[in-house]
Amino acid sequence: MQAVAPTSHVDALQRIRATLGPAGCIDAPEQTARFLTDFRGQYRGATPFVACPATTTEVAQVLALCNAARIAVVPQGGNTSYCGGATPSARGDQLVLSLHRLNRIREVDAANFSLIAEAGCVLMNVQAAARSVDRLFPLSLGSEGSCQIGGNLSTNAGGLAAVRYGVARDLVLGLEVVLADGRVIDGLSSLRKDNTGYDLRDLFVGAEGTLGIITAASLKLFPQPRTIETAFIAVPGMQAAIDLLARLREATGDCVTTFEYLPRIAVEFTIRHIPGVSDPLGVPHPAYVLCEVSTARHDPHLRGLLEDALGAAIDHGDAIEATFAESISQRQALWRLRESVPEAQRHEGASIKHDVAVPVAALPAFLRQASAAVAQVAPSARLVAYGHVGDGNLHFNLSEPAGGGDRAAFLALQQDLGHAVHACVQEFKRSISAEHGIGQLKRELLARHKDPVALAAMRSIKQALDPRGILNPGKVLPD
Ligand code: FAD
Ligand code: 2HG
Ligand code: ZN
Repeated sequence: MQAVAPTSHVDALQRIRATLGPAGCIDAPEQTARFLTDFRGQYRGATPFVACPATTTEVAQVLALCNAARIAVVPQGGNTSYCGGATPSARGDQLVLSLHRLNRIREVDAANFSLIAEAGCVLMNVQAAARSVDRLFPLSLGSEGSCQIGGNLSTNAGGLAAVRYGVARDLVLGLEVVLADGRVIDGLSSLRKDNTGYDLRDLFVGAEGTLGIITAASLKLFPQPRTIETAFIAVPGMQAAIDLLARLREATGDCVTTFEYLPRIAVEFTIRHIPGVSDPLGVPHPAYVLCEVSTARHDPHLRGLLEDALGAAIDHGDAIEATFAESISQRQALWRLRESVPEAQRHEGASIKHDVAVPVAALPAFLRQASAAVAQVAPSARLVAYGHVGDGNLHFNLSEPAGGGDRAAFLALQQDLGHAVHACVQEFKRSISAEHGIGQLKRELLARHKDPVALAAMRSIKQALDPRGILNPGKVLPD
């Protein structure tokens, strides 16, 4: 990348327009609107225009110009994230850079169990590319039809199969990244082993666009599962669910791929609001687990192993009853029930969300303590605590009181509720953001909960990689 002479904002923006051409710039307000507010509608921003480069070279040219003119850049993928990380400030001086045109699968290597995808590839298309060579890309989220792999890596997304395959960070082999000044790190290695100095790749994963722009990623693939068993299991509560998880991991030879906890209220919300969802079991139960076990070989015994383990769990009081998916459509229906909980919760009015992680074994104690703490602050709020308990990650969410009570009064409690929940998290010394990141929503929380030495090291890294502070300012790091 050639050095770009310092330039004025107006001049730089004009040169970016000339570089990208009309197809690479979105101006019309009716078209820019969707780039300027976040998925939950919590933030609203403005931008001179939306820049849509189609190649890594174009991304590099845009950044070089922005860096020279000190124009802030807000990278955006599918815009499905929860903390306002992809929304520009309302001042109108930050350039939104959408990656959606950078959407080619560059390489699929079945023998190496890897593929290279550009950042703007929608997650579902990455999964399909892997499937086309009989491989699995296991990252799986409710938003997979619109989120992009660059966004998944930048938020280090978790999702529904992390208990088996890990989070986005665990699934990446190498990255191509454009730095703030427009230089490109060509790190698209597909190697499993490479101990040649600092691991720069890991810096950009989970950085939410504050250290560089991911333009492509080399990703790990796995054998396609040949045998899948999906069960919807009624459980008495969280402790039973955790005990059941250990039992099923042991009994199936660690084949548990998904282990999602749903309290009754979450199931009721989906039945009420999501067309086609019905109660998989005849009578209501306190809580449920959506559990999937799978193996990459044809295994006629897997179902029997699971049934035996569930039978023992029922005898022991860790499970009440269970139903199995007997067809692809039944499996899809169970997944739909789980994946549509966020949407169903939206239909129940305002919600206040906490995305926390504690050690798996501490989940029951955390749930007890945090439930009691929020009941003190907002006795009529409805607790919807669900999620990826196989990873110790609970979406400890609250819905406004039933019957359309005083929404404003409920939302006014947001800070107090946050303090109550995060004080419990602190007691277990764990994470205030398990999978949704920091964005602009949780910067102050980060300041309070992150180890100060770690925070100082993060600031040093930011200063070294983005000395002019043009990459997604106002996100992640507290002021
Ligand atoms: P965006 O929202 O566009 O951006 C996210 C952040 O990354 C921003 O800070 C942005 O600036 C930055 N960024 C985007 N692309 C790049 C890039 N190429 N280079 C550098 N920075 C970039 N999340 C989970 O972890 N697990 C779940 O189970 C889950 N389920 C969800 C279900 C639903 C229905 C919804 C709506 C969301 C869910 N999410 C979940 C949240 C969200 O989908 C994820 O955070 C996802 O990874 C965001 O991807 P995106 O492409 O939409 O990123
Ligand atoms: C999920 O697990 C997502 O469904 C969204 O991470 C969680 O809405 C939420 O709180
Ligand atoms: Zn989640």
